[in-house]
Amino acid sequence: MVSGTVGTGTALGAVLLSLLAAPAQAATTAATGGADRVTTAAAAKLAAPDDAGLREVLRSAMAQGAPGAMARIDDNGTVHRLAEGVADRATGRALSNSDRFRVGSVSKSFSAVVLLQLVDEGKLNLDTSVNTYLPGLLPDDRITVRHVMSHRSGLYDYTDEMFAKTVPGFESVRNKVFTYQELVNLSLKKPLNNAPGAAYSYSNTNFVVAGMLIEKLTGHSVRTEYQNRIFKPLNLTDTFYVHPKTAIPGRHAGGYLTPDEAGAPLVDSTEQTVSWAQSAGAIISTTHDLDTFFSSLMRGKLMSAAQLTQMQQWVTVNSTQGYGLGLRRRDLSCGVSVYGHTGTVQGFYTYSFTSKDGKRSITALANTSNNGNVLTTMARTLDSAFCGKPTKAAARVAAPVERHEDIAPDIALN
Ligand code: REY
Repeated sequence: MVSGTVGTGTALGAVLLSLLAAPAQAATTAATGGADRVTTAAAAKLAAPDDAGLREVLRSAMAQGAPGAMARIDDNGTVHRLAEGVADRATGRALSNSDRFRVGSVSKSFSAVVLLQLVDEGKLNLDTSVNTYLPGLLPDDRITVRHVMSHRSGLYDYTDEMFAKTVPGFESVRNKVFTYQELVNLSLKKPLNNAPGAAYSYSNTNFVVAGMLIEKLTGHSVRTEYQNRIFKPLNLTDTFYVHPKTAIPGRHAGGYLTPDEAGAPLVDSTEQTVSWAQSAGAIISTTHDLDTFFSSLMRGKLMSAAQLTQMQQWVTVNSTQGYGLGLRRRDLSCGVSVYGHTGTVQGFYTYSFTSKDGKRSITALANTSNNGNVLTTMARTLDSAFCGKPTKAAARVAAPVERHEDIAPDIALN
């Protein structure tokens, strides 16, 4: 469990004031939990993407057990597409960047965008109790919308128990349809992990509550709100929310879940309802559409500047990562900070991040999961995209191991 630096309403106000007063150079270092390393001006001078290094990373992920791995970099109009291995193990069809796939928790950033648009519309207040909008839902009136969106509510992650045994856990839910209330009830069987606001503790329950808020405040399903507010305006024609249907529409990558037992064959996990995640993780998309989404987000096309600032009030995850409101910040080995989200859903690992100015983006996918080596390797796609070819000094620094608890807390991947 990683405790986070906590920004109160008052402290945030002070931060905002200091942002207004600070010179440009200091403007990105004033957030609550850890500093952005690079200003917008410096971000414009990113080293060229390292395609050869990126290909080596994708091949490493395959050597570690992924049937396929791919990445797309959108660099200010120049596109780099790399793909290795197969989309479909049965037919041997090669993986391609036009294949759709399940993005897992990258969906949390979409849910956060809808909520922040509702703040812009005056329908939602970040520092108001969730129970004001959803009376009696949560056991503590002190849990605010901001706590939920930054994983500081303390709400237990019901997926810890659900997926304690990976393949049996998956098979027990793959065709199930849950209501949001049922998922919250699973969480509330356990006490809060921490007092509201006191610590960062990643939990899918938070973004199930986010889905409930979206439906309550708009009177529509999350699917309608994603479509009207994000998919259509950004022309994301390969992005879908099909819950509770089990198939991925059109041409897509198959997902292959790694069993806990060493040497056991991969399990085809492509088809499932993803009802256990819904607004926390059930969106389907492509590398192109996710690059467009995060680039548009950071360019300010999806919400007011004020809400984009709120989204980037960072709680400390660890020495190189922060969590905002449904948004991750990762500080890379070359000193560049990038913004986006990771996703894990059975058979699919996604990394999707963009630069501060949204001008360079990468989305990378490996079509396996429950394989910590592949997860750690795929994080290196970000270095290839934003840091260029490694210098000798940088090459000597070992890549940090991904913290499994930040994907599904308390579940060791291997
Ligand atoms: C759930 C476990 C992962 C997946 C999760 N995903 O919480 C959310 C996210 C939506 O953050 C599964 N792992 C795997 C296990 C471990 O079952 N026993 O790796 O596919 O993206």
